[in-house]
Amino acid sequence: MHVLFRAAAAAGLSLTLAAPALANSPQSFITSEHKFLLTPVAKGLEHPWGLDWLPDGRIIVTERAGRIRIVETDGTLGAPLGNVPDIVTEFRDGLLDVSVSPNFGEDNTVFFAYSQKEGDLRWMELASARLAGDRLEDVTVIFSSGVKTENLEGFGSRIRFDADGNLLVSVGDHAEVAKVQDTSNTLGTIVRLHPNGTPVANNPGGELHPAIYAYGFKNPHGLALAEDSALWAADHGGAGGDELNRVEMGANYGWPTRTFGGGDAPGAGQASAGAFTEPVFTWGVWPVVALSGLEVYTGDDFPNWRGDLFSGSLSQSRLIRFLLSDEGNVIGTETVLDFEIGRVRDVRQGPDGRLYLLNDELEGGVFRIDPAE
Ligand SMILES: [Ca+2]
Repeated sequence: MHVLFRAAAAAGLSLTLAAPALANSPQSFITSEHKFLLTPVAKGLEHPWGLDWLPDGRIIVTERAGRIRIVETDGTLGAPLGNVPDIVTEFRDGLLDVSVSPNFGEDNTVFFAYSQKEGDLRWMELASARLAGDRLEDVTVIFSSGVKTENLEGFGSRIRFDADGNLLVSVGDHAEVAKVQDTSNTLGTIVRLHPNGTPVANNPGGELHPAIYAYGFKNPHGLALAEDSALWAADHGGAGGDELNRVEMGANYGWPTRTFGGGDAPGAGQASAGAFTEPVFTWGVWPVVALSGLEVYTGDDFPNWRGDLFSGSLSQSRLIRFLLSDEGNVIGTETVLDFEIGRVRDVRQGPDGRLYLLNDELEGGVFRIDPAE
């Protein structure tokens, strides 16, 4: 896989900017290949983290503080669902992604990932529950990272269903970097599970924990499946070194032994590639991008974007487009949004073929990218 290293082109300025005021009406934008409108869909979400769609077109969305809400098709934001487990956020922990069962019409089931807390210890869990009106029923923990930490970050997590109906779930390193290359645990991995939480039988196995699909990640905040079934992951680096990875079953993505960040990232850039799978794209040490959310655009409205990847940037408050060649190499990047909605937490394509965004702000919301005349 060809690797692009972008030179640091930073001006060296460090700016502290207030959160932008959000418009109530669509704003128009012009990018290199398409004009678009950015349409506010729902407001009033506090640090929203993940979203998915129910079959009737309503959106289910999480807030990091432990709330799950439904956005009606007219944008009305529902009250927090009842019977959601107590989830605490103190820093970057809390309630993370949510995903709707591909068989929701039969099982009414949703899945959500979060950090669990007991005393001063935290760990990542994945639960399933039945959505019954305005509350959850039969909340069941189906997966646990099983490694408890006093750290307040590094819990992942994105949830996707593959074409076989299995769960692909990213598990962060819990900031326990020394434990990531110990594959008897699931820190810094993507796990593949049946919807009941049991590992898929043809996972790599061997010396790897039976749930592991791929490993050696830091904290993947983006997972996306392409039309050719390729799995992509956006991973954080340590002090820069953010990565876009094409995920192959059983591969080791290097954290923390081989990374591209700077600062005090352990082993940063020291190990040779060796047995590690290289990122398809990294910025290197600078800028710190902090990717979150990832989607392959397959809609009809923006033909020149088809097949390209879109990810949010937290620290740069951007929506980034990765231009992909037919061979799956990144041949360029484009800043699609630049601070207009603040920190971009998630990017998803809706059932209408439009891209939807969440912004990680105290007064956050759901946004949609619509075609402009
Ligand atoms: Ca890596």
